[in-house]
Amino acid sequence: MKLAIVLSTQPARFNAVAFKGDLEANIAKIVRWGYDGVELAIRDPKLTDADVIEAIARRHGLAIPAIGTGQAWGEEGLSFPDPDPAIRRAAIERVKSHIPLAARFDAIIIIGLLRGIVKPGVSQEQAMQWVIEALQECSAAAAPAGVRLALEPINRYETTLINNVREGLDLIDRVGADNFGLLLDTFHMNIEEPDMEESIRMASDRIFHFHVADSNRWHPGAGHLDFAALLGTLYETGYQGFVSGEFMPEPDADTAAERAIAYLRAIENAISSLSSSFSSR
Ligand code: LER
Ligand code: MN
Repeated sequence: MKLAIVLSTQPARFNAVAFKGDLEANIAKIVRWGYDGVELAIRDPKLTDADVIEAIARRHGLAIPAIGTGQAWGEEGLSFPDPDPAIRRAAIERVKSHIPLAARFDAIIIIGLLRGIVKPGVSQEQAMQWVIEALQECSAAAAPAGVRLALEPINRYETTLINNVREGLDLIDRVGADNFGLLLDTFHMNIEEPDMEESIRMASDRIFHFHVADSNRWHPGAGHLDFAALLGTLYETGYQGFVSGEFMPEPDADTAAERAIAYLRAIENAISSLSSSFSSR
C-alpha cells in the first residue's frame, strides 16, 4: 500500500489538513514516519515554486501523487457553478494552471470543493451544466499532458453537488473523458454511501485517488470504520494508486500522522496474510 498524507503549501482554513507551514521540515518528518508520498494542497500554482517543491520531494525520495485545489474555493471563493461568469472562468483557469505542475509530478488534480455549491438564484440543473462544461474543458486541457482529474463526492453538509459515488459515476458519463474519474474519501462515504464496500466495487477502475479518515475525521483507528474491509475491497478492484491520509490534526498533527501509518500498516499486513492464507488453501 502506497501511503501519502495531505500537506498544505500555504496557510489554509481547511482543518482536516494535518500539516501546514515549513515544507522541508514537514516533508522530512513525513518520510521519517514511513510515508511514501505527500498530497499537496495548493491554492494557486503561481504562488508556489515548482523547482523548490520538486527538489525537496526528490531529496527525501517522496512521491507527489495528487494536488488538492480546494483552497481556491475556501480562501478565494472560486467555483465552477458561480452565477458570476468571471468567477466561473477564473475557477476553470485555476484548475488548468495546475496541469503543468501535475504533469511534472505525475500527480492527479483533485476537484473537491472547487466544484462548488448551488448558489441562490441558480437552479440545480444549471449548476450541474456549468460543472460538466468546466470539467469537460479541464479534462480536455489535461489529456495531452497525460494528467488525470479526480472529482471527490463530498457529503451533503458541504455541498449539494455530487454527494455520493452513484452521482459521481453519472457525472463521469456526462463529462465523457477517459482522464476524468473519482476520488473516494472514507469520511464522506461513511455519511453518504448505503454500503461503502459496494460503492468501492461500483466505482472500481474509475477510482483515481483515495482519502482516508475515520468516522470522526480523526486519523484511521480513532473511530469506528472497518479499514480492513474498506482497503481490502479497494485493492480487490485492482487499485494501484495512493491511499492518502486527510484527517484532523488531533490530538496533534504529528501524533495523528504517526498513529495513522502504524494503524494502516498493521491492517495492510493483516490483509496480505489473510489473502495469502486463503490462496494457500
Ligand atoms: C477535501 O478532500 C475534502 O474531503 C473536503 O471535505 C473538503 O472540505
Ligand atoms: Mn477528502
